[in-house]
Amino acid sequence: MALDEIAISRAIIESYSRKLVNALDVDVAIVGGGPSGLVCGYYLAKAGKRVVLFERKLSIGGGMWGGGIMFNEIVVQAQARNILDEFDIRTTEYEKGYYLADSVESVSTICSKAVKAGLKIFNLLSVEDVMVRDQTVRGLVLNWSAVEIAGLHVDPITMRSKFVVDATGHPAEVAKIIAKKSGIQLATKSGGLMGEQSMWAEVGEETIVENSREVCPGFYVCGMCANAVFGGPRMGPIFGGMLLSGEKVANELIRKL
Ligand code: 48F
Repeated sequence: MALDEIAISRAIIESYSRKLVNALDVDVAIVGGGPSGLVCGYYLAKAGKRVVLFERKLSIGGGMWGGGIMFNEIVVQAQARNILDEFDIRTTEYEKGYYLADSVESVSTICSKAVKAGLKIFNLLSVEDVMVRDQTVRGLVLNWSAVEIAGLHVDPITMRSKFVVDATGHPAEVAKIIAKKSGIQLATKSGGLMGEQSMWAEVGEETIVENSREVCPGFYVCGMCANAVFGGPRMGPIFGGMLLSGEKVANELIRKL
């Protein structure tokens, strides 16, 4: 059979367009494809919820590929090991309570299982704004990352979701937009973003799970973003808190939906 380039093009355009149209009205929209967002998306999809994830970059995985200082190993504490077990990611015990996993195996396996569970991932799409109605976050405003990077004057499109999850890591991008533009008070001490604190792995890992929660109606945070919003420390290349925080927000949303 001769291959027809036009058939290949048509297949991709038709299939992607369908996928994007189906993503315009869903239960949960997650922003950011790092470890917390991917884990959150996995549990929601596994529970049968309609969930999509938008990632600015070409590759999914955020800061997990590089382990610590590009040494591609991650450390996970005992409390989070069962999440790696759930994904069938191999771990070795380094010292009592410290488990090591290969960061490439971790990202690729979480991503693969999340997609197979039904999470729809859109890479190369950036969230540049939110849709707010009645003081509630109701959706996202999206544009191609290429448009953003090139600084082109091209208008975005909008999607609707019952809940939005900010999993954008250190910059807490969606929370910042809400604080700046919506007039909604966030559920923090100041009513705005508290900002992340300097490195303290133990406290950071504890507070990140506490802080992964609803910040205003329709809007949740998980992962490093949660500590950036509520003022907890960063924690470096220990990843248990990221996984647990994604799981926690997914479970809360599953209860609500
Ligand atoms: O930073 P990231 O990996 O977030 P995380 O899940 O994990 C943090 C750890 O990697 C590490 C750490 C461990 O102790 O602190 O930093 O909290 O992934 C965030 C993803 O969000 C994407 C960004 O490209 C990255 O892949 N992102 C950020 N802003 C946007 C976005 C945006 N406006 N639209 C779409 N994607």
